Amino acid sequence: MQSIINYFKPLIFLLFFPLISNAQDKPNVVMIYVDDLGYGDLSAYGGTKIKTPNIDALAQDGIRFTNGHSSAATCTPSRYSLMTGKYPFRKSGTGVLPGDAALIIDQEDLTLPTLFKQQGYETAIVGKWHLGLGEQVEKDWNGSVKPGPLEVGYNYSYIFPATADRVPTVFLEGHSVMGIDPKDPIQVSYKEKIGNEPTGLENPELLKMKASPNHGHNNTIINGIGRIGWMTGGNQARWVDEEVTLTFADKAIQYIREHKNKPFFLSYHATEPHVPRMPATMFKGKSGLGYRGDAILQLDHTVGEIVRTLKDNGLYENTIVIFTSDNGPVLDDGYEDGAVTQLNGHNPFGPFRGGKYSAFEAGTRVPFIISWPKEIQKGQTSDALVCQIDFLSSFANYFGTRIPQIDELDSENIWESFIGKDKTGREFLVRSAGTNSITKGHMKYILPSKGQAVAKLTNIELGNNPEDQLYDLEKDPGEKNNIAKQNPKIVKELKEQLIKIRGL
Ligand code: NG6
Ligand code: CA
Repeated sequence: MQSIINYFKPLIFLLFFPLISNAQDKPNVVMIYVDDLGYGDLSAYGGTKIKTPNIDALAQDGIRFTNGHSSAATCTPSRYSLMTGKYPFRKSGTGVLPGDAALIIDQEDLTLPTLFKQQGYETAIVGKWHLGLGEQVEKDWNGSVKPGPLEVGYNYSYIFPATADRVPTVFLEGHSVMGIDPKDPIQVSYKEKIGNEPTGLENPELLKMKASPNHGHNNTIINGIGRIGWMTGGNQARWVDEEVTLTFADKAIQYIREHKNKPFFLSYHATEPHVPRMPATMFKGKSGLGYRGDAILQLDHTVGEIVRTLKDNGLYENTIVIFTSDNGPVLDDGYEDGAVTQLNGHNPFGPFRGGKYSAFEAGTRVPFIISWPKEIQKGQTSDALVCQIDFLSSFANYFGTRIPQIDELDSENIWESFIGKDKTGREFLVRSAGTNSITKGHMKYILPSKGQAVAKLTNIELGNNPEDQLYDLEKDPGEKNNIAKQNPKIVKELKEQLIKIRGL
């Protein structure tokens, strides 16, 4: 008898599997992961000089977190944590990557998209990558560029390699650069000039947007904008900045339509409002705040289109939409684009000190919204301490799957906080900038550092101080009042805990 059952097992499985795993019940997940957007950049978070109705509507349909964080104050380390559930200091080489860097995610690691894949999801990334491509720096951009997103958990990818201000300024679908022309091969270098194309340094008269002095966005000129790094060839493959978001939005919308009958995990990694800010013509001049504000309006518009696509396809109710940013805001990050001169009283930092690159709050405390009309009560605000690093363990918990107990997994299961049932969140959180900080309850400790106090180029206070810093974020969200000296016991406890986790 047993052997008969064994014989028919595959058949029984095939017959009943669709019933057991009713794919329709699994929520889709759309992660809208944006670049350098500040806590105060949305009207939902108190911005008064800018209107972001589509993102605000998402917040109204779900939870607006007021103490939500990226893991780090720059892009690559935050994305490393989002993908792997590990703090970026667990691995060397997780700082801001050049455009020709090799892949930094271990292919053996359990990643967020792999987790979804294991649960039968279709998985895709559209937008900014910035986690490296290929086995090594030297690679042939004209051939198959791998490993990349497809090797670390995504079934589909349509990306650009690093940042919009770094070469190569091209899109890749899967392993291939789009628009490759064998007669005009692409070459990339971060060491020296290659080819004889004009650079921002030698031919500033060719620029349509000036680079800020000393930032270094003055290498190869592409679409009238000086970039970091040199590139030659691939003229047909080069993007036009004004089309980048329209391209990504189109791919994301198409993906949703094509996958409406399967559960999917779509990561939409927007480039706004990272430099160079060069929005589509229809947004130029619209915000009255320069191209940075216009880029935010373009982002808001795209969010509206994505949500509309979900609604039109009957998917919105059972889709978890996550909206958050990889790090805090910066005004002058390399170009004279009006972000400083046309700020007009807009405050991207909200009530917080610092900004992108900083250990102060504005470095990582970012807009953080989750909606899921079917399961999450709408109109909530939560001040639970939550971090993007926690999506991995929290979704694993939701799926009821055990993730391998890796010693260095820093991701925590805070599912109840993500769906608004718990308003406390993590017990503590470590964050990375030039130095590290640890927050426990409302107390935040920043490890002493000899780094510069203020970054001259970006005019951002970095949070570096040779002395211990302790702030009570409840009484002093702006971190004005260092109370380390008055609280030696708390300093000792937090410092020891941070040093232990950091492995120093
Ligand atoms: C910095 C660039 C900045 C931006 C950043 C990466 C200089 C002086 N500044 O090195 O313009 O590209 O890297 O931003 O080169 S991130 O959001 O991807 O981390
Ligand atoms: Ca960023």
